[in-house]
Order: sequence, then structure tokens, then C-alpha cells
Amino acid sequence: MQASAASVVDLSENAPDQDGLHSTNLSARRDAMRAELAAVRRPLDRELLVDAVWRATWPHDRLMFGSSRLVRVADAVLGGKKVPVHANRGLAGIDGTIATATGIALASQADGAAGVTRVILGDLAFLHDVGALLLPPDEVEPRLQVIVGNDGGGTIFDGLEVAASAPREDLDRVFYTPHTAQLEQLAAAYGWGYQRITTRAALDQALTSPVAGRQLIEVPLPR
Ligand SMILES: Cc1ncc(C[n+]2csc(CCOP(=O)(O)OP(=O)(O)O)c2C)c(N)n1
Ligand SMILES: [Mg+2]
Repeated sequence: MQASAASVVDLSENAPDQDGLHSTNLSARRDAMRAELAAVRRPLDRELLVDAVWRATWPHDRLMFGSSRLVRVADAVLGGKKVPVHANRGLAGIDGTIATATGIALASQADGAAGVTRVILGDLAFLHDVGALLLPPDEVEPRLQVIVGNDGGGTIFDGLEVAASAPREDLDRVFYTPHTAQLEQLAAAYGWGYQRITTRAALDQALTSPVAGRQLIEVPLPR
């Protein structure tokens, strides 16, 4: 993580109208509370998503990043923290992301250690390794949260130089590779818990609740 990254964006959740919250004027106080509620309920974006996961991660947890936009956003906006972070790299960077995280979870909990393993990845990286959701019935259940930022395809490629000149249709077919896979149904098929999360408040709740097994958290993101 970059040393000065914390200064790039201030992601801390300040009440939008702190004075209003303490006002003796009833309607001013009500407006301030409304504004606060709206802030808590505002739709998630990539920065809020990586920030929430980063904040929820403690030194006894493990965090794995998939190869996609989210790891780059994390690199740009998050500050340093003493937590174990893993990532696969290279040309085949999206290979085996869930499988790797499963191995990390199982190894780390083998001696009875506490903590959760989380993996935060894009929808294509998730679908590419969907076979890793399968857990044979007699295997140990990993404490694992798989958090998928679902923007309907590979949006990292929208940043390529060719995206500025190639016809949109061609770019979509070859790079974005859209899909309409239903993650909820995949979770059900493989016996995973599932939550579709659209607000910061709901995300914080999911990230701070006890994790007993395998959970899939889908966060819809705009392209
Ligand atoms: C095995 C393999 N095939 C292809 C790639 C090229 N690649 C890099 S990221 C990516 C997927 C990006 O889509 P997604 O996971 O949805 O993340 P997003 O960019 O949308 O956040 C692909 C196919 C790769 N890294 N590894
Ligand atoms: Mg994607």
C-alpha cells in the first residue's frame, strides 16, 4: 500500500450535519438525522467496499484480493495496516482465487486459531473459479467470506487504450465479456450462505457478524 494513500480520499463516515444533530430547533435536528440516514444508506461504490472490508480485517484475520479493479482501488485509497494480505499475480492472475483463499482459511484455522478469511474479487474472477465452491461433505468447513463486486463483466478492460478506439460492441464481446449468471443460485447449489448487499450499513453488519462457514456476499457495482 502507498504510504500517502490515506490522504487521497477521506472515507471516514462523518455525520453530514453534525451541528444540526445537536440543534435545539426540532426541524433542523430532523433534517440532520435524515441526512445521516441517507449517508448510511447511500449505495456502495468500489472505494466504500474496499474500505469497509479493510476496516473489518484484524491481525488475526486473513484477506485475499482477486486480480481486478478492486485490488487497484484498494491500493490507491487504503492506508497501511498490519494484517495478512494475499494475492495471486501474473498472466493467469484470476486462476484459483477462491481455491487459494480456501487453502489459506483451512491452514490458518488448523491449529484452532481464531479469525476469518475474506476474499474480495470481481465477478469474472469468481465465475472463473466457481468449481472451488464445491466442498466434499467430510472436509473441514473453512471460515470464509467471498465478497464479489459484481459489475456484470470485466470492467478493468474499460481502462485499456484500445477501449478509446474500438467499437463498443467489439470491446464488450472480447474484453468485458458480459454475463447474467445468478450468484445466489450458484451459492445455493454449492451449499454456501448468500447475501446481496447494497448499502454500507448492511455491509458493515455482514462483515462484523460471526462467520461459522462459507458465505458469499454479492455487492452489485455500476460499470
Ligand atoms: C487465467 C486468467 N485469464 C485471464 C486473465 C485476464 N484478466 C485479468 S482480470 C480479468 C477479469 C476481470 O473481471 P472481474 O473479475 O469481473 O473484475 P473487474 O475488472 O470487473 O473488477 C481477466 C479475465 C487473467 N488474469 N488470468
Ligand atoms: Mg467485474
